[in-house]
Formats: sequence, C-alpha cells, structure tokens
Amino acid sequence: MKERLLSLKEEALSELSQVENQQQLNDLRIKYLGKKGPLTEILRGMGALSAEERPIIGQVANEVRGAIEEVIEAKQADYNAAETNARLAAETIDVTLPGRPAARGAVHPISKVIQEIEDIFVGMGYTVAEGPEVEQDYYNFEALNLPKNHPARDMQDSFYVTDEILMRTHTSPVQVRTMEKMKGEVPVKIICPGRVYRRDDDDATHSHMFTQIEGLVIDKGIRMSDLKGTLLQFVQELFGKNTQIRMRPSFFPFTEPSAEVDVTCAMCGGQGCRVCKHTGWLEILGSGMVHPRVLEMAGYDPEVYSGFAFGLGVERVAMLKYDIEDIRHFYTNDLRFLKQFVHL
Ligand code: FA5
Repeated sequence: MKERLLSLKEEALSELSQVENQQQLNDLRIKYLGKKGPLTEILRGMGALSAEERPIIGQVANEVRGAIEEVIEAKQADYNAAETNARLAAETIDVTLPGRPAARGAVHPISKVIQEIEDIFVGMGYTVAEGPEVEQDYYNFEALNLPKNHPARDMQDSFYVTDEILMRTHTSPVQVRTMEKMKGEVPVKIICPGRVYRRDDDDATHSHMFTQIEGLVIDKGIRMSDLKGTLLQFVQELFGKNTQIRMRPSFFPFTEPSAEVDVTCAMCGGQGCRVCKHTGWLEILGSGMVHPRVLEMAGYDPEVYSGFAFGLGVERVAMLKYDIEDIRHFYTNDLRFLKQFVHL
C-alpha cells in the first residue's frame, strides 16, 4: 500500500509539473484530492489494515496528500497572481494623459453687479429685503400713492394677471411691504434687488424684463442731504473716487421732492461722448423723499418720521461699468458675450 501511495505521489507530481492552465489544475485537484480520487479510496481502505500498519500507512498517506496539496496551492497562487496582474494592467490609468476640462459656468454679469451693489450697501449698514415678482395692485400702485385711474400709472405700462394682480413694474412695492412688516419701528434701512416687468418695447436701453435695486431709509430727521451723501458714496465706491452725481428735479407719486440721479459718464470722464450724448452725464436711478401719504398708509406718522428712497436700474449700471452698448446682450445668452465676464 505504501508503494501504491508513493507511486501515486510521483504520478500526481509529474502530471502537475505539466499543468498549463487553471482548468487543468482544477481537473488534477479533483482527480487526486477529490472524494472519488485514489487517495480517498486508499484512506477508506485503511480499516482493513493491521493495527501496526495503520499509523505507518496513515502517515505516508498524509505526507503524500500534503505534498500534492502543496504543489497545487503553489500553482494556484501563481495563477491568482497572474490574474491580478493581468487585471491591474488592463485597468491601468495613464495619469500622464491630459485631462478633459469640465465645462464651468460663471456668475452672470447682472448677478455680479447686484452682488457688488449689495456689498456696498451692506457695508453702510443696510439689510437685504425681498418681495414677490407677482404683486398685488395695492402694493405696486395704490399704497405708493397711485390710486386707480391715476394718470401717473401710465409711466409704467404693466402686465396684468387679473384686475388686482400684476407683474411688479418696479421694486418700490417692497418699500410698503417692509414698512408694514416693521410696524412703525425705526430705523428702516433696506435695499431690495429684484426683477421687474414692463410693457416697454425692447431696444438698446429698454427691456420688458429688467432688474432694479430699491433702497429705503426711514428714521427721525432723515433729510435730502442724507440721500445725496449716500448716493455719492455709493457711486464713488462702484465707479471710482472721481465720479460725481447730479440730481435733477423729477416726479414720482411716491416721493416728494423727487430727483433723477445722473453720474459722470464713465466712458469720457464727463467730457462728453457718444454714450452720454455729449452731456457728460448718465442717468442711473430715480429717487426722492418718501411721500407723507406713503408713510401714513404704511403706519408711520409723517410728522415724526421721514425717509428717502431710490430705485436703480441694474442693467444700466452694468452697461456703464462694462461699456456694453445694448441691454439685450444680457438676455440673449450668447456665450461669446458671457465669457468676457468670467474673470471679472
Ligand atoms: C421707478 O421705477 C421708481 N420706482 C424709482 C424710484 C424708487 C423713485 C424709489 C423714487 C423712489 P423709473 O421708472 O424711472 O423709476 O425706473 C428706475 C430705473 O430703472 C431707471 O432709472 C432705469 O435705470 C431703469 N429702467 C426703467 N425702465 C427700464 C427698462 N425698460 N429697461 C431697463 N431699465 C429700465
């Protein structure tokens, strides 16, 4: 039996030495170590041996099994390593290849200008308020001293949704909403950026949808000179220290007195050029002292409190700041235009 075992070992090792692939190795494992293999058969027959022979043959059988297992395991380890290497080679990432740049978006120039203006006013102690774009007639007009059929309603041609609801024509309704929220408390010191809508015909300087920034300050003793000083500081921070402002008498039903504000033309420094129509000045906003009736309707006693307000056209400011000749560039989404603002 011992000879049978030894020749079995030799036979197995010789066959194993010729194995060429994983399949052949699997077959030999089953052939020599499987339940139906010769080794198992020999071990099963050990019961017939004498008590002296049994441990000796048992030991030889274990040695033979161990030797065969060892060779199979070594070969298996080789195959495993080869397989891992092949997989790694196939998966190799060439880190020297140039990357594909991801298409990155950028902040729209109008959003940039809004952020810049917000920063300037926040630096002066203002907070940023918001209001709805779909607005009630009451807030857009009536509470701003523009009752139904008031002729000044024609100054802002409107998109009505129903008789009482419209797309807001300016950010001034946020003045009223803020005063209502503050319930007569002072100081009120807010700015409100937002989209507004008008039935204006689109041209180089007009859009049916554009952006305004409203400003409102209410306290005791607020005067026109506070408005002037605030706007001067604002335009000098935005356009540079040499910028001057000019206030022209104007009319808004919700301010008295009212003024339109011009800044020195950034293109020519006030010398006069095509952009400023040779006047040296460019209009950027409407403003004034909050009308006593507006204060009263919103719950502030005009005998005690006063305030100023202004409404600035953001596109017009952006056009000045970046020398853009047509407002429609902001909305046609031509990437050649928008890409010029990526690094500003
Ligand atoms: C108003 O809208 C007032 N609510 C401003 C105001 C607020 C006055 C608070 C007093 C107190 P106006 O209609 O002039 O005013 O518009 C203000 C600014 O918006 C203008 O100076 C201009 O810069 C801009 N603007 C007006 N219409 C258009 C338009 N169609 N397209 C682009 N910008 C416009």
